[in-house]
Amino acid sequence: MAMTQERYVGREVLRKEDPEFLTGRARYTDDLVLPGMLWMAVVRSPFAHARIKKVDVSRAVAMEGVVAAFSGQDLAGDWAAPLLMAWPVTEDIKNPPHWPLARDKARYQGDGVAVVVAESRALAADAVEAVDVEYEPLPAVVDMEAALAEGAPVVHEEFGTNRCYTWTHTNGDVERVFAEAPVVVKERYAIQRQIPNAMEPRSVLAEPGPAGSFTLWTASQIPHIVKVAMALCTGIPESKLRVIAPRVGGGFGSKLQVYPEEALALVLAKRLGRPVKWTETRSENFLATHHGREQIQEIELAADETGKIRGYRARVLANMGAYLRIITPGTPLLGAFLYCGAYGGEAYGVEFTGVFTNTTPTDAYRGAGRPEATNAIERAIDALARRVGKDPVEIRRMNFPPPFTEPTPCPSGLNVDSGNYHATLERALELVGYEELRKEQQARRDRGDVKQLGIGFSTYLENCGLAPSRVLKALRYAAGGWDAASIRVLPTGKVVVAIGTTPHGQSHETTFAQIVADDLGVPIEDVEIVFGDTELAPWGMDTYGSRSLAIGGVAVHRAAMKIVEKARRIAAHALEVSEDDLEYEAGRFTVKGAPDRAKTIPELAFAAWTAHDLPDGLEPNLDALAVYDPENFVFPYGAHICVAEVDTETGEVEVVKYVAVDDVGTIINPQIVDGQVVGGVIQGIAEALYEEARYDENGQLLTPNLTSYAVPAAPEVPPITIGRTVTPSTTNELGVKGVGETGTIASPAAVLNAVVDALSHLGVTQIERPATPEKVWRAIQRAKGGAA
Ligand code: MCN
Repeated sequence: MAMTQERYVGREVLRKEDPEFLTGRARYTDDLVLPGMLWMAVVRSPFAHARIKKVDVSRAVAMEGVVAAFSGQDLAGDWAAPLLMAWPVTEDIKNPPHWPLARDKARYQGDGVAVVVAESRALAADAVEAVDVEYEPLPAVVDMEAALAEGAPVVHEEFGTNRCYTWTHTNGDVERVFAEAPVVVKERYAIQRQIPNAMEPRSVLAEPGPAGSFTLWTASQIPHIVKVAMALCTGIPESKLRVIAPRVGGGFGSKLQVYPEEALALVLAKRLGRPVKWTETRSENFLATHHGREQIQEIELAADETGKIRGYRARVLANMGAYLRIITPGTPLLGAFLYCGAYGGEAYGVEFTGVFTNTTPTDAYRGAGRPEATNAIERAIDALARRVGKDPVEIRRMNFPPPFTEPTPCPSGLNVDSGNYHATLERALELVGYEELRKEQQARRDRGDVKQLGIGFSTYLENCGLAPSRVLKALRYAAGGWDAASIRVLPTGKVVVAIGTTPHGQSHETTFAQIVADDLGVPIEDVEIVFGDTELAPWGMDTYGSRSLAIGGVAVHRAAMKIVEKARRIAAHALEVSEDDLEYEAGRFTVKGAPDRAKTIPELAFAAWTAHDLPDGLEPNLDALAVYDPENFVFPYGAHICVAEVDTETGEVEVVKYVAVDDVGTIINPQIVDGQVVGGVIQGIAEALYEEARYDENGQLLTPNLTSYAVPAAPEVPPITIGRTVTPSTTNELGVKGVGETGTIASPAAVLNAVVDALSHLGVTQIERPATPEKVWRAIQRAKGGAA
């Protein structure tokens, strides 16, 4: 097998995990039932801002089947620390303690004020109704600019302001470049708030074990981080706490969080000595799972008369919501170096201000900060194109740097690992049939068709693979960015790989097994990937920021290479030659010039296990741990083109064609990469056209469920054509870059640019997100000078 085996990497290997999912045998947290298990339910504030005068749980506790109920004050002594906020972005950031239950004030609709525990889920839900909370409603503030205005209600009174932080970054002489530039384009964009909707709602189950130990199952992207955070918050020794994220049905960033319910389940299990479970309802998901995005952006481009950009300046307000969750303040900054997109220039300055409001806390949502940055630069460059009278393709071509294969600085100061932006754009133009489309567009304009055609571009640049740890320190992030893998080759030649990342839809079991099977020359069926359990896979930093392959996958490869090196010593000893006399290929060591004298990895694993005849000083067993902390980010990029039909009478937008050409370096599994791109693009199209969380001025969520909040379904999915170029990353030896967020980062801007492009001949230059029929119709009326 080993000699003839075709390489797995680069092939469309079918997903190893699929049989389990497709036959309904996957076990999610909510599937787990333990003897003596109790159910928890959270009493949530109906007000966005209210003083908690009194919480009376006596009626609830008296109900049959109710075991206990507690207010925030009752549990005040149970916490060793507030919930972890891991990214204090500036020295003077205002970071209010976030306790799992509010004690003095409720600060958003859905803020937990009490908790009940009962013998069943239904009884717990009933008991919630029997908890009497006396509130004194306070004026709420929802809008960021209103929150910063004099006299606004203050979310955290101790600060006397709703300004959470202001963070700045400059590179080059921004003032001079803008003062001297003959052309300055200034745009303002509002990015609406979004509500992540993973297929599986959140769920937790805490079980007290022997000798003060606890196991916490949680539908989380980050079991390793949850473990540290829960040890800090509950005071349960980290060594006594095991966190397991079993099968997790999607997260999109919303399960990159340390939630109050995780901490509550643990302390209640501790108090009551019984397992405690909680599963979110979809309505709770809307109120209490973190939200994403919501920014007001002002971006300026300084250029010469031809449209060559020399400088970038952006001011961003970012809505934090009512509390800072794990990376709330840092989330906008994940895009802080990308307001120059893939373009050149010499000066760059950005300023971000985080603002508290009486709304659900925001945090990472697929792309986290980078879709926002891409929205700003990709729409602004189109505005520049209109200003200097250039085609959107032309303005991009002239502002791209030449192709580069070594790390090269971009205007914000990041060193981009490798890139050929021209190649992705040219490929996308080919795939979309650009010339023909422009002709068709002109023909429709000439005829005055009701349905006009728009072609929108987004030639994005992304930084992902969140690490290096030293850079994270410089950004004041509280943890590291390394990742880890350990590999054991068992005596029978089967391989167990424990990984530090936590897939929840990204297919690590398949792609990481492809890497190991190639490195060790074993069939992919013999490679078992173990994850999501802090006992079985103790080292890791989990899955977010498209980091799993570019960091965790590289750790897997390095662990495999350590196995090969150890096996080489055993092989040399067994074959009585020096290590230099051995050749290694696909799991087999052969003696140079005598290919019949060979040892395979499984043979050597057996020898390492019996340990009967190992080289002096070599430890028995064939296993290895690798921890990898990269030197740089990785930088995927690409060219997305959206072709949209806009009905000029109804304002309805239909995406009729979508082309995505991404460069994510070396590809492990093309089918999985395509799946990530398609999923991400659809999410981004929905962001551009449909999804919007809205509050009224009292902080009541007007879009509290799936009937009023429009997530896309199959009919909204346009034909998507995928193309690719491959420019290996210089950051890691696999040459890989991340793909998990590319589609979501790129696509909203492409769609919005297409809508404006379709209507530009009518004088439309701006469209608010999401571009609903009403907004599009109003924009047309405004451009025509009519009342809108
Ligand atoms: N891959 C590959 N070749 C490449 C790049 C990636 O074969 N050059 C493979 C990887 O090996 C992995 C998958 O593609 O199997 C995604 O890899 P990567 O880009 O490293 O992203 P992560 O695994 O770290 O996933 C995180 C990313 C993020 S941040 C969000 S949000 C997101 C996403 O992935 N949420 C998802 N994709 C999701 N997909 C599903 N189904 N569900 C979610 O919640």
